[in-house]
Amino acid sequence: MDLKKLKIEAEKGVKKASNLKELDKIFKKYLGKKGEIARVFNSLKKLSKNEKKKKGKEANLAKIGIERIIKEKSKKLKEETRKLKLKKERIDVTRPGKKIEVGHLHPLTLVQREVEEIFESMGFSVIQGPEVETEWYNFDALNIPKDHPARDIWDTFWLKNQRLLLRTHTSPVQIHYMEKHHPPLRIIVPGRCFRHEATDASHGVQFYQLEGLMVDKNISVANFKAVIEEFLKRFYKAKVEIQLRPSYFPFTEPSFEIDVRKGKGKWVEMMGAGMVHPNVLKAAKINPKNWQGFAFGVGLDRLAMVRYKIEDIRLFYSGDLRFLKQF
Ligand code: FA5
Repeated sequence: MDLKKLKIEAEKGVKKASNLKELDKIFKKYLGKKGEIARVFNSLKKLSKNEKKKKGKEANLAKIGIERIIKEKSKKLKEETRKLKLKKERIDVTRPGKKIEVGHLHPLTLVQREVEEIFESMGFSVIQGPEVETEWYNFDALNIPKDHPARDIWDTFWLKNQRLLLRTHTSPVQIHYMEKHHPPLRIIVPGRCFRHEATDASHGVQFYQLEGLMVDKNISVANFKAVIEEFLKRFYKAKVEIQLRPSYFPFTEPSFEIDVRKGKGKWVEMMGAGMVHPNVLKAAKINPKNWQGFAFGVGLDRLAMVRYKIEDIRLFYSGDLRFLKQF
């Protein structure tokens, strides 16, 4: 083929190539080992010396020319691809960010923390105890003998093959603490409790209690009443009515139950309480002649229900986000 025509054709091809792959094809077609230019060089053999020189020079020039335009085009295409990539990957830092949903504390945790704070300001320490208990701590040491009907007050979850159970109340922590600490003492014990009983709007199989214990010299029911009234006043930040009902717990004498009413709401049974029974002090090797104390066990769920006007305790454990998002 005429070298001039070849060059023009190659130029056209290069111009048309819209990507590097197409350009590579053109390179092979003209400059490859079996390409058009190679063919021209091969055909030189048949020519005379003079003609060989002349045509050879022409072919060389055509080769250099085609190489140059391919190189230029390749550079251009590479630049274009880079620009395109940059454009695609561009990040607009001025765009408003995605809103990330942040979780928050469960209403019972909020209530627990607030209650802890109030009691801490009155000199009580926050103590933890085990959720799995022995019969001794959950019952015997609390003056609830084996086979005594009083045990039936607490429907118990027993653990298989062992004399272990899920604590039915936080009172066993009184014993743990008094075994290791000598009076005077002032503690509160928030924690989860378990009872093998039918659930309803105010009873769960698991719930939270907060135990309180104060042991000192000359402690009376008046001290208990003062502490608990102060606590309720600060917790509800509103007028609440309190009702003390005589009751029975084996580990306190006298014993009472306390109902609370906020505004015009319902009366809610909030806590059991009383003066620590001498037998309990003895079980913890504290001499009841020298020391007296009061104790109480308040339902954290119930405190929260009255505060937030929640009708059903089971909502706390439902994991329902429509409920939880309100706090
Ligand atoms: C007790 O558990 C005693 N240990 C309380 C106590 C402590 C008395 C120290 C004297 C001295 P009672 O079973 O009444 O008592 O429970 C106390 C409070 O826990 C109740 O008033 C209630 O607020 C809460 N409560 C009890 N059972 C449940 C339940 N199933 N679901 C939710 N809250 C409960």
